[in-house]
Amino acid sequence: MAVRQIRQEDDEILKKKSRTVDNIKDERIQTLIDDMIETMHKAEGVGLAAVQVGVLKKILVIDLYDDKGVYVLINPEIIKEKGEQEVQEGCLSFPNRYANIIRPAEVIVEAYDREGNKIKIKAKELLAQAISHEVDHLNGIVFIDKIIPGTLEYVDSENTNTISKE
Ligand code: GNR
Ligand code: NI
Repeated sequence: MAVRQIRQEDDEILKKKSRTVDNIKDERIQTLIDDMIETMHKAEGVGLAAVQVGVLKKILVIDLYDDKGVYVLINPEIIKEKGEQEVQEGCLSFPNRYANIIRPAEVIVEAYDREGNKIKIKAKELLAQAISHEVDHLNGIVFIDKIIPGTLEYVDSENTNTISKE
């Protein structure tokens, strides 16, 4: 297991589309998943997409730090979105920035787990937000693209005080 470097800011890879995984059980894929989980935990993120560690594969991990544990979703497809929620969010690829954006209130996602089993998750609130955020990454979309004007805040990570507002 290893913590991998998180691609940030204007790294062009963040705009690229990830590709379908057809060898879920391969050791390299399993190691990538382990490393993504470790990298997410080290960064204290609630999610991470493979593209953020420089790998253009449709893999995402999510941990809401509740009793549900870590979600690993491979080749996820959002098959239904319902409603809207205006939420504040950030992204490990854009440190110290937070903004309000619109996310679906509920999503239904189909995916494969790390054993290759097909799974279906019906999510709302933070889980729906996180799934939407990570699936966007797999499509080359980042939250910066969706900011509601006037809501961007820069936060000093040393003291968590807002130091400027757009
Ligand atoms: O750590 C993260 N927090 C977060 C908060 C609200 C909505 C989405 C997220 S995802 C983000 C980690 C990240 O950048 N994943 O791609
Ligand atoms: Ni992100």
